[in-house]
Amino acid sequence: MELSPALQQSAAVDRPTVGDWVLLDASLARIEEVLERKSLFKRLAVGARNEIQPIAANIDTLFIVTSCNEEFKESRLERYLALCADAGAMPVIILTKTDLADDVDDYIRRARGTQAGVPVEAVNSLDPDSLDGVRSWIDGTTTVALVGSSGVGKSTLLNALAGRRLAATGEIREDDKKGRHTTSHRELHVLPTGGLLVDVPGMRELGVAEISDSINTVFNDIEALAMRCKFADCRHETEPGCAVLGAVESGELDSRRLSNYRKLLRENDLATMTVAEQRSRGRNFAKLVKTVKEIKQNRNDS
Ligand SMILES: Nc1nc2c(ncn2[C@@H]2O[C@H](COP(=O)(O)OP(=O)(O)OP(=O)(O)O)[C@@H](O)[C@H]2O)c(=O)[nH]1
Ligand SMILES: [Mg+2]
Ligand SMILES: [Zn+2]
Repeated sequence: MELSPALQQSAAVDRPTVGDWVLLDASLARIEEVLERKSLFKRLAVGARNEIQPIAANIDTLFIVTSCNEEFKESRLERYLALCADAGAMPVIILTKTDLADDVDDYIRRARGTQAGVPVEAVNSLDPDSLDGVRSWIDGTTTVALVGSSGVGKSTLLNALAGRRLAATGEIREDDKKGRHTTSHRELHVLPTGGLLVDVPGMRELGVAEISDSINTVFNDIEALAMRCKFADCRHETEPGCAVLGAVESGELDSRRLSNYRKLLRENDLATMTVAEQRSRGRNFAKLVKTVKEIKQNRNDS
């Protein structure tokens, strides 16, 4: 659908995305306005343009889908959880392919460790009887988005919940268990039992920017430990009396979790600067265009 000139010129994050409510013009062919969003899941797309891209709007609950095999990575879950906290949506971690794992409880335990209190549901999407836990998060009034790497079984879960084939599914590669991007665009589905589900294709890049508060929300256990460090400005590197390093030492805190926390904060800081720079460059360019127009206008007037 066509966008109004104002929307065409607005930042990517302000342009319509799946889940948005919009106002159309009289011909019903052009989007004039995007209505205020109650939540927005977005990411930083790295590449030619460092730009924040909207992924899904007005989502109540985010199903962060991961499978009980080599694909499972706590650090990726923590990244999704930070983006979810920033979106203003409720996270639920869904572990799929329980039929393929020997020790499902261990996956559940590790998933629970990624954020205090985060709900975790485990399913075998090929067995409809295993879906009750997941169903309890869906009702006629909720909008859910399914996110996660390609091949984890988002579309398979969607079909299982619907009881019929709404979306195509695809095989994964045997060697690394990765999918082949079967779902190619975001699509909103209505479940026969009520509830809206957005199937989001697997994304390779999930950049973070401008979300340091949300990163701290996910890692609030580390924040709490840091309050007990001897020095108020402790960087938890080599300082004496560091409670964070002490917790790693005693086994209370995973060193992987601490490194990922640091990595996300660093990445976020750098990206936040880049985005701010780009924004001011954009503003300067807009100013330049305006000045040139004014000069031309003057010339024509005289
Ligand atoms: N054994 C088993 N296989 C599953 C399960 N869930 C999904 N699969 C299989 O995993 C493969 C990938 O599933 P898809 O649903 O296409 O994955 P997707 O997450 O939608 O992938 P993209 O659309 O590429 O992002 C298919 O072969 C499914 O049959 C499960 O719970 N158990
Ligand atoms: Mg899919
Ligand atoms: Zn410290």
